[in-house]
Amino acid sequence: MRHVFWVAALLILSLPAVAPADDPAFSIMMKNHQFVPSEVQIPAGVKAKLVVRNENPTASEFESNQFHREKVVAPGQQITVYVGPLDPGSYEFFDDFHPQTRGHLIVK
Ligand SMILES: [Cu+2]
Repeated sequence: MRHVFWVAALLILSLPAVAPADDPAFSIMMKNHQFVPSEVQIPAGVKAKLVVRNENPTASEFESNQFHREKVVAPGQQITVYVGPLDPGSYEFFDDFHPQTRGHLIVK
């Protein structure tokens, strides 16, 4: 009976980890029609998760022509946008509903 326990224990120990490593996540806030922070540094060559929260009293649209994303964020809500893997460089994003509101992803 005892060896059954050890076989089961070895099977459990030799299973691969079920959860893959999480993508690195970065928070961006839209407040007073500015991005906070306005420069967000993310690693090159990996998929990254951006969590964009809208603290403005009106809807905003997080958009970038350079990394090709576009998503509306209701006031008081947040969205998740996946970007990358990106090459090193600076990638502009903006609020398409308030186009003077601009920021950059700094990919290093
Ligand atoms: Cu748009």
